[in-house]
Amino acid sequence: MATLIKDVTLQENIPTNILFEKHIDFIKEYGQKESSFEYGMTDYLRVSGMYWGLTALELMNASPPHSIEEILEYIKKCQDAETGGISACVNHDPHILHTLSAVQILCIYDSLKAIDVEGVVKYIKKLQLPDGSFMGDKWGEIDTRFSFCAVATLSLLNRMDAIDVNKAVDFVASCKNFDGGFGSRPLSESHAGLIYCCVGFLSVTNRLDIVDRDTLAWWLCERQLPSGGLNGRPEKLPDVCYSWWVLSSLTILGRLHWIDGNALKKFVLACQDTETGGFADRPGDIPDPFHTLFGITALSLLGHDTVQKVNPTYCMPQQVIDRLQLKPQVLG
Ligand code: GRG
Ligand code: ZN
Repeated sequence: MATLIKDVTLQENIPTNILFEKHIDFIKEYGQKESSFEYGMTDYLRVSGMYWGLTALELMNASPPHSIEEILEYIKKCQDAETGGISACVNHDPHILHTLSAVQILCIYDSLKAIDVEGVVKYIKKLQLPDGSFMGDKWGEIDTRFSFCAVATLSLLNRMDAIDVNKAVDFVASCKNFDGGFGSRPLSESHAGLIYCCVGFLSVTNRLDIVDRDTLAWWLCERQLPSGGLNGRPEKLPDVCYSWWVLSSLTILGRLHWIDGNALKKFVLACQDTETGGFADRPGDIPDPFHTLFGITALSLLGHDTVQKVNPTYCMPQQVIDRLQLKPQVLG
């Protein structure tokens, strides 16, 4: 049976380097003005957006656009006094994704004391269901993304004891498919973003024995297209963010060498906007902080030594993970 390949064609004049100065300015300026379009349109993802931008800056050895005190003050205001969860934006409902992003930022700045840590632990514990799965918030959506958020957050807080880890592992294991991949819930299609969440989850919980290593690594390396870029599922276009979701998973599985690193590097460098700075999902598209972070982290995993080393499980600077003395499982 023929497989449809969708891809992009790279232009001739691809930058050969990372345009650091331009990316740093792009992130520092993105949505800074409260009157700007981006600021108004992105409040529902602000704390995660802060994590993408601040982590990218850190990996590029650049300082944040605001003082650390201001950043901590904003996060503090997003913690809900009643549930302990953290929201995307002041006066929004708390959500496990923004709770993780906030904890990641606080760990980067060694400032966990700024929030009520026990409140966060209580919030996450309450989101676990009897089958081991996690809801994203009180409205009840269940997804393996939230299983990852739960264990990543609790391990950063050194409070894994608060949840039933065995049940949580059982749920993630029940989301494994015949192709070695993982989906959002049992019987859901494999998707590279969710594979990162499940492999990351199993790395944090030290249960990578659950994975069919070579079947999964083969599915992941089949994501590489003739342009060098990676897609997230068969028959889809390449996108720079999958350079993170796929590459981090392959790194954890000890199979990074199964893809063509030079071809991917060329694709990632081609996604840089040479005028405005920032990375887009594909060459020529509009750049944003999400794809800028994952362009930088992919280049870090590919061994670009001008960016800081990123940890493949937590998507945070390796030096922060070392300071916290965390040792997520990686297969040799
Ligand atoms: C700490 C890095 C980090 C993440 C936190 C929320 C989360 C954990 C991970 C999200 C993983 C995920 C599901 C990523 C996929 C994002 C994405 C590009 C979704 C679009 O999916 P489709 O199917 O797009 O609409 P395609 O590329 O298939 O056309
Ligand atoms: Zn993307």
